[in-house]
Amino acid sequence: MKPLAKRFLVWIALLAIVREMSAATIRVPLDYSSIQTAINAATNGDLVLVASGIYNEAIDFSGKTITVASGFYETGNSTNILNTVISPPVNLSGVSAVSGESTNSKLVGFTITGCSGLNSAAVYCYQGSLTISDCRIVTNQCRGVIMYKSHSVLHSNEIRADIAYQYDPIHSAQSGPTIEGNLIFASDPGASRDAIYHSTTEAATNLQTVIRSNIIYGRLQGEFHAGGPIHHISHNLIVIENGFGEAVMITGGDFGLKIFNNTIIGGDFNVQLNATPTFFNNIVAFAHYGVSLGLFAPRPEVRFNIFWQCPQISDEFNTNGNTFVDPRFANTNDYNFQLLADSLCIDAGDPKGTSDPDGTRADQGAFFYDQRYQAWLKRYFSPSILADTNLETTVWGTTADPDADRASNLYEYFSACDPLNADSNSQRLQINLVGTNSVLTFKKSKRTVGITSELQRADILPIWRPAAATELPLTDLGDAFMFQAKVSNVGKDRQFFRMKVGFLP
Ligand SMILES: [Ca+2]
Ligand SMILES: [Ca+2]
Ligand SMILES: [Ca+2]
Repeated sequence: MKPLAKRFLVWIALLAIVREMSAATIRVPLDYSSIQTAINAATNGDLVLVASGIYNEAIDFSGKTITVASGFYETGNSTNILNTVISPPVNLSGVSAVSGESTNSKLVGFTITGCSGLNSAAVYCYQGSLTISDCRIVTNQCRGVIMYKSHSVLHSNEIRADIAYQYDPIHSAQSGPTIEGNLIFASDPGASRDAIYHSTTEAATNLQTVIRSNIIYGRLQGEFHAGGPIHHISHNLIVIENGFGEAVMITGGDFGLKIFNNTIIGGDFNVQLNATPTFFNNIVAFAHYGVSLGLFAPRPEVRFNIFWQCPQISDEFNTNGNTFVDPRFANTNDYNFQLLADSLCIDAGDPKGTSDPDGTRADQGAFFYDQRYQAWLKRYFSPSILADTNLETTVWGTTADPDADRASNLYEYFSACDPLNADSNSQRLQINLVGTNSVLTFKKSKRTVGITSELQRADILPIWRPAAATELPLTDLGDAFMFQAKVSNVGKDRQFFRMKVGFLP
């Protein structure tokens, strides 16, 4: 299966010389031979940094506010995720948080595999929470992640159920997790197995569930009780291949759930709402019934969705802003469900709802069409140049630098500069030493929609971390602001800084 979205990353790095500091870190196997003995020796705030290798042990955070990470934490190199493996003895979970941990306890960049046991999970959070990021949870004879009375954060993980063992990749009960940016595979997406199972039969007054911007193969099934914050299921791509059953199955709950801006593909009933959530700005395609409502009163609010290739859909869904038109996906054969420029989904969401990041009326589906970047491209490049895809890498693409000023077109867009005029001196990150601070000054377009940017710092190259500095607008330049941020130099001989810019089209 091909990747669904291309990510372009471009950066500009500049260096400043100041002083040095060293972080307190416990290294495995250098300081302790096993991860658990290192955790046992750690105190709150410590980093347990694990070298590549296979660790045949079960890990327990033991209530500690620590970060347990592979080399990925420092290098950002995904090879560290593949090569740093936690694989426990038989009938044990891989990683446990069962002592009231908060999301300040972090697990970063491991492969967790070979876990087994009826009540086990690769990551087991029972009355404890973890922030789990950039992990690969695969080939386990048990569930991927179990959460019970937990508010764990799952971010940028790959979680696959083993086809031979039909356990949910994510199983959540009486919990309020945040599940964002993950790739999640059910054991058999074609048979409508659950990819995410979520149940809050007890009213959890202070827990919000957010399931956002994931790519999910398999069913999302859940019961969401109100009584506290509104739960969100948004901006997910949910796919049931050649399957029966539902892509989204809401089994119960009440008003406290919004399901919006998802792209939901395949299945039979596709979306079954046995409750009364609001369901809006979604694209539902290639499913017999499209959407099906239970006998609940009041009825779920279904508005401003597109239902396409749903031959058995009821005419009652052809009102309230809902339509039965072709969403014009970029390429369904490649599983690219982004929108083409002529898609009727663009600006067709609920006009009363939240705008898209580009400031326009909400689009339908999981992937909004960024109109301002397109307008910027059209301003500088002729239609014939834009139509010639051979010129993407050299002239109009996000990594191209046709004016040879060493700022990519993406960075030119980010800093409101001209991609055809060598003007990079005016847009570079400036660094000045003021007192005990490094003062960073940079230009940022007011149109940086769909653009991610992060000021980063390093003690040693190329180990980049977020600079974690507050960015304050300094002066208004019309189409851009000049921003400033301060980073302390106390205790450091030298630091390096860069601005990393990314674009998710
Ligand atoms: Ca829009
Ligand atoms: Ca340039
Ligand atoms: Ca330029």
